[in-house]
Amino acid sequence: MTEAAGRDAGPDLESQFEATIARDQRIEPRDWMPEGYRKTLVRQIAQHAHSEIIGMQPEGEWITKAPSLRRKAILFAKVQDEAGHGLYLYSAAETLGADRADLTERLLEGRQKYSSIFNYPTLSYADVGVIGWFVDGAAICNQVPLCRSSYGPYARAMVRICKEESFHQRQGYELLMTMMRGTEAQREMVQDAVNRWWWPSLMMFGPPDDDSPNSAQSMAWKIKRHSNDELRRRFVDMTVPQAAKLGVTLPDPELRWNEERGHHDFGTPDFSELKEVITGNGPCNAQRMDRRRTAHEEGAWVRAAASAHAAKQAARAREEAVA
Ligand code: BYC
Repeated sequence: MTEAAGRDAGPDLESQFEATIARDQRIEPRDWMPEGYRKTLVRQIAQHAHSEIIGMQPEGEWITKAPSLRRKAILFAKVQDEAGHGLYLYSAAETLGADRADLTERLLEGRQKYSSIFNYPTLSYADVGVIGWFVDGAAICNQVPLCRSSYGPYARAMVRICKEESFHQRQGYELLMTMMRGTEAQREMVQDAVNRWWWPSLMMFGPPDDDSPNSAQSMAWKIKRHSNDELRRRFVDMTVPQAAKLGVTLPDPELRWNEERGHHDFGTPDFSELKEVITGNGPCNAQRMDRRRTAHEEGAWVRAAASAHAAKQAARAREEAVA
């Protein structure tokens, strides 16, 4: 618990917090904040950080199988960016008094979640393109408003992350454009990947608003700026014209432009599937967690070496200060 959050609130501190939120100003780590606000942020930021780290796996599988040196270099850079995003986010959580090792432990013990989307398999190279287009596109829809989130360190981390997500989305779309200009077999691969990733991508935005227990409070605190359904609608409106330009069909027979509303109508994702995936029963949950646990164990010597080095540096600095 941070010192500021742990203090007895008192009416002044509480009303100052409310007033800062009402003025659309930022809450900073040293400001007093309600314990619920701190906990909600740690939950969301940690889940987001874990998603970035686990999210390296589905595409990472293709680094050694990329079809050219250019594609390999692009994919390498993207997956490395995802590690970076995870690190900014763990740092943002640390400003709330969370401990990164403890957050990792919670992930490994299944006590904290990561995004459902990374529990689906990547079956062909077209999946790399579709992940960039859909998954990073969905991330942009969800995360651009988070740049205005009420908690300063989270909002600032999001600014940089969103700039990188934008490149990620474009690299995916460019890869798909290239494949669509290729052979019939390549076009079929793209359509197949679109068919498999469309609905899971819509599920990334979370359960529908009337089944989203955290939304109302998170929106009142201006952590979240839009509801899950609102962001899902924006994503559909953004993606439909891109699909037409690419020449693929989105696998939803109910998808059509609604002139009156000025938005697309679309079908309802299978939210029972989302629940299954979130509770650990998706196609790749076990594989993703096994891989993450192994990586964590294999990295133990690196953490030990870094700690020993830091201790040595600190001891040397103390000796120099005394001399
Ligand atoms: N998957 O009340 P709700 C990326 C959970 S990384 C799993 O609506 P909330 C990328 C939710 O946590 C993408 N769990 O919750 C990386 C809650 O459970 P708890 C990650 C989900 O927080 C690499 C419960 O269901 N992005 O883009 O108000 C390569 C009830 O939901 C999911 C972020 O994390 C899900 N899809 O809203 C490429 C963005 N949906 O914690 C790309 C930041 C819901 O109460 N996060 N749950 O046990 C958010 O914006 C919000 O946390 C969510 C959920 C919209 C995800």
